[in-house]
Amino acid sequence: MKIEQTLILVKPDGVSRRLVGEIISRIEAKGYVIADLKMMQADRALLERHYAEHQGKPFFEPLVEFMLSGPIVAIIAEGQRVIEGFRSLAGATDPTVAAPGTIRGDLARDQGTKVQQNLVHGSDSPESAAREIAIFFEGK
Ligand code: IDP
Ligand code: MG
Repeated sequence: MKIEQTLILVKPDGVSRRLVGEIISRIEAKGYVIADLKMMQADRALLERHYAEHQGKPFFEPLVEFMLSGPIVAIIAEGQRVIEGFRSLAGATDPTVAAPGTIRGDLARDQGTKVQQNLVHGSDSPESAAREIAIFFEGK
């Protein structure tokens, strides 16, 4: 059986707030394996592919601008049910209501910006994970 993989991004707020280690620690402490990892500056073309499902929404352009605002860390994590498990670790999209105990619930809050700055991205399905891993880690 192929072990499931997911794409995780530490967004620019996570890098600038020096939370990369804290976020990776939570992934590893849960028992998932970091299979690959890189720090990078995303470009617009890559982000428009990654966030294609959100094209046309009011937060799309602020989201792309935010993701371009500084370096990000792209991670492939793996383990049984890691896609679902990391979404649970991350917490709800809106950090104000994300449950305490989650990455977003413990470490993020509303900043009054047009896009929610919520520290992390995690793939939401096996199809999304395969598509997003191919975008960020060509050839994987
Ligand atoms: P997810 O990251 O929890 O999967 P998505 O709906 O895929 O959430 O949205 C992608 C990103 O766009 C979110 O993580 C957040 O940064 C931002 N976002 C989503 N919905 C809103 C919104 O209603 N207002 C502002 N920003 C949003
Ligand atoms: Mg999403």
